[in-house]
Amino acid sequence: MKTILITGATSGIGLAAAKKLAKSKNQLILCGRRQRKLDEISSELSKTSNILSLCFDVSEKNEVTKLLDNLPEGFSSIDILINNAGNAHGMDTIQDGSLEDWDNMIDSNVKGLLYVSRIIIPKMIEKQSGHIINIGSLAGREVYEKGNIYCATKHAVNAISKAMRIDLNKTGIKVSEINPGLVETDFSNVRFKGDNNRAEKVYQGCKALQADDIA
Ligand code: 8X3
Repeated sequence: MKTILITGATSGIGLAAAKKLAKSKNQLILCGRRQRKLDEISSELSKTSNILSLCFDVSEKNEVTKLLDNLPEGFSSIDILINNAGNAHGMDTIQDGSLEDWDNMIDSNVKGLLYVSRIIIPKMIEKQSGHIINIGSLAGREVYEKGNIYCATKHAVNAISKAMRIDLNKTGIKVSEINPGLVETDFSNVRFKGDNNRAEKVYQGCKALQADDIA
């Protein structure tokens, strides 16, 4: 049995991964920003797995530190960290981009991933084992029109994953990065701030990957 911490576990790839991993009788630490969603998911998945849910925003440094540094007994030794939390906000040319959107993306996709990892990695080093799985994106390999800062954050995830792999090479910790292309989740809905029409168009004319495929 492994203890697996998943950030962004209340929707999309994070939720699909939680559901799959709960079936293999692992114990899960599910992290997300929405308490009600976390409660719903926890009560469903606790039928087959031990679940701890933690409600916090990965970009809130103090909350991340307070909660992850004080994990309850039985959940404090993490085997697998899935850094999944993150999103796209807005899709504008760089000259029109919203500073608030840029802050949101940099804060969660980059800084949030770092805050969580910085707490968990030393705990993994202590036991000389662990596996970190960062959810990157094809947007971390290529840049597309109006993708600018979202792509920049995913390029950062790519660089951080490589850096982790190098720095942790002698520690027994494995580092993986998964770089999906188009996945049909709430991703576009969030990117377009609830504009369903615009979001649906993204997936028209192609058979997009589903969250379950990535999980
Ligand atoms: C999402 C992939 O190609 O829509 O990370 O930016 S893409």
